[in-house]
Amino acid sequence: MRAEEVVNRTFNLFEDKDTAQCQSRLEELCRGAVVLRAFALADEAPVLAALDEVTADAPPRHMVTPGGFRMSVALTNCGSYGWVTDHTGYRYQASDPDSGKPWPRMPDVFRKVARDAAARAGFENFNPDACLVNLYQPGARVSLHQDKNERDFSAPIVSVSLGLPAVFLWGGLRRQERQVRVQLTHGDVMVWGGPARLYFHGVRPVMEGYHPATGRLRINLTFRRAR
Ligand SMILES: O=C(O)CCC(=O)C(=O)O
Ligand SMILES: [Mn+2]
Repeated sequence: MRAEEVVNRTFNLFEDKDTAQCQSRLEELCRGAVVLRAFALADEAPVLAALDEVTADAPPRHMVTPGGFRMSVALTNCGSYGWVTDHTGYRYQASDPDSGKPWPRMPDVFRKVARDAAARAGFENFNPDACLVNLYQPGARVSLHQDKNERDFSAPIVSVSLGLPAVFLWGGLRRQERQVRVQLTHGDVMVWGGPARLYFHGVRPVMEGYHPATGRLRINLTFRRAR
């Protein structure tokens, strides 16, 4: 089945009515990839508070790609490892290149949301050691790419969207494959792994706007197992 045919296959799962997260709508994009609508909203306040601490400790900055381009997204990290880029390449490292200090520790509420979302998507025991924080001002984008700087691809990717909405491009295993456009709004969580772990994806330029939680920003938290 092609991705665009399954994008609207929406399942309402109400088997456990105790938590909002168990009721969050699950949309399957393809085998191994789901969107969990509003999944992070149950933890919105502690997530935003923890995010403030992370960005105070390790301020977001515009890094340069190996090809010499300044990224439109400002980024920082928390956890044991952080994803960085400079003229020498993309990599994970344990310290913040700006300060020389270890990245801030991953807040417990971040770890919980990531683990619960992965489990909801069918990936039990996700234990991320890296959380990349991307800040998108209007106009910022991420071009089509694969997440492949991690040491092994058995763990999924968990990606939390906060603030301004965005159009996420979901492709296939080859760059040339047609992409499905997925609207992501505040609190949505995407999880991809298994057969979809190396699917190409990207983010269209974020539109001008204002969100009560983040102001003029879209913020994305990407949880990964780097090492
Ligand atoms: O912002 C997003 O939704 C995705 C970002 C992303 O794919 C990445 O940083 O690798
Ligand atoms: Mn990515």
